Amino acid sequence: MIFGESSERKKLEQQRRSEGRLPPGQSLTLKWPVLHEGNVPRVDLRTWDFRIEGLVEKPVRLTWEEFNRLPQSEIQCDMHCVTRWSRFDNRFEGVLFTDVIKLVTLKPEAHFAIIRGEHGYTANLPLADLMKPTTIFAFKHDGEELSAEHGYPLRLIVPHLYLWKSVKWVRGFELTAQDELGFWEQNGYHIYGDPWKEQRFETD
Ligand SMILES: Nc1nc2c(c(=O)[nH]1)N[C@H]1C(S)=C(S)[C@@H](COP(=O)(O)O)O[C@H]1N2
Ligand SMILES: [Mo]
Repeated sequence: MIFGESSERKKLEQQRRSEGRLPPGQSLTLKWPVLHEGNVPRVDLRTWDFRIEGLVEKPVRLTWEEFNRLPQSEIQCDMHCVTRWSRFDNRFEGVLFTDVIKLVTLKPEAHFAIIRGEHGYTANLPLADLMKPTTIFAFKHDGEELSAEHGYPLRLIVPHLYLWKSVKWVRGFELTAQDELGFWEQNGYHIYGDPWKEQRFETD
């Protein structure tokens, strides 16, 4: 049985590689590993909020109900983790970044963002990357509500960068003028994190 699963995995991996969908140094996983710092937070939707702050004309705070009333979309994407696994054809449902950003007027000097999760986890990204049509604040994965360990009730998904940028248990973001380092970026990881260029560490 285990033998059968692994030959299936290898076959799929070979197929994705020949399609040009497997970034260098990655291997395919069929499972969805769980990776994060600290404990899985317990989230109370009655006190949950989502904040857009920093270089905006007027900061915004949304309750869970308000966030859920935003227009919803679906994307399909591959995920690439810096620990060398890639998971293919994931379907995420939620609110596109491009729809969330419509709620604020950006100041002209806003070019980057720091995404914030529960427990103070952060990740930095250029605004241009967040504005891609595949960047989504997701409630659901493959038709099911996100599990607690994968980010319930809401996580960011930025498919074209290593997965540490995809903040679980997301609570908002701050617009900045400069690219300020997030949690892993302060701990030696690459400031941008393009899996196709193997931008794993600061020095890559
Ligand atoms: N809030 C928060 N989000 C996080 C992390 C974290 O520690 N806290 N870890 C990141 C890292 S390093 C990875 S690889 C992915 C893993 O996502 P998964 O557990 O759903 O596979 O979540 C990212 N998002
Ligand atoms: Mo990671």
